Amino acid sequence: MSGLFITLEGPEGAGKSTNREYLAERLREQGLNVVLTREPGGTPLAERIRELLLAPSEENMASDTELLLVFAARAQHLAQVIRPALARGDVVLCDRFTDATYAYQGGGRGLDESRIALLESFVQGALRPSLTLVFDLPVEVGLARAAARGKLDRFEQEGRAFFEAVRATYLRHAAAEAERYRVLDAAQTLSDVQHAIDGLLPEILERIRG
Ligand code: T5A
Repeated sequence: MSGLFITLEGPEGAGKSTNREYLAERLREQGLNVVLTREPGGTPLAERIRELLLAPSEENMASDTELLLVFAARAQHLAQVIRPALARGDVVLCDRFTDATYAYQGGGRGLDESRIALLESFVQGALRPSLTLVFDLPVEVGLARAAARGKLDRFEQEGRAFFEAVRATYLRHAAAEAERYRVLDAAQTLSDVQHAIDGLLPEILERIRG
């Protein structure tokens, strides 16, 4: 594989989608082919699994069911979109990936990380993102942004402790593997966040071309 796999992560309302577009534009200006995608989802079938995951339901979804659905969607996404794009040499910018599984199903739901790691190896083999941008912000700021958009999805209806655990898991993983992660302060104004992304561009371009 010769492309570069970059993921954007963070709690609810952190600005991942907004900044994914911004980073894509900066990279396209450099003449690079950029594929924008997201999880859960990214293919028609995986988007149907996303609907199952996000729709509030009267039947409580077991945490194991949630975990397996997330990885089922990921297997489809890898096969249809991510691996082919990397094989072409494209840059893949993915809004959430397996770090979200560690944060939400591991931190939030309390599932054992070793079980997540088992599925990670099963579904991805050796493939891991080359670079992960973590958009970090206080839980209440992110939830206020998400709430301002209207109806809350199944995850957004969780309580504050759930999202504190999500945030803490992201930060713990980022601290443990400094080479792969860059943590950005997403509570700043959008222009300040984008300024921080500009600051990362030389390093990102070096990784792509290196
Ligand atoms: N999930 C996902 C799992 O549980 N396990 C997994 O393995 C995976 C992959 C859906 C859910 O799936 C769960 C986690 C999620 O709950 P999602 O749709 O990516 O995933 O999640 P959300 O976090 O809900 O997506 P959001 O759209 O809420 O957040 P974004 O993309 O981080 O934020 P964005 O860019 O849409 O911005 C939100 C709002 O804030 C404003 C924007 O304009 C927008 O209105 N905004 C700012 N306002 C002020 N200052 C800034 N700096 C701002 N940046 C953005």
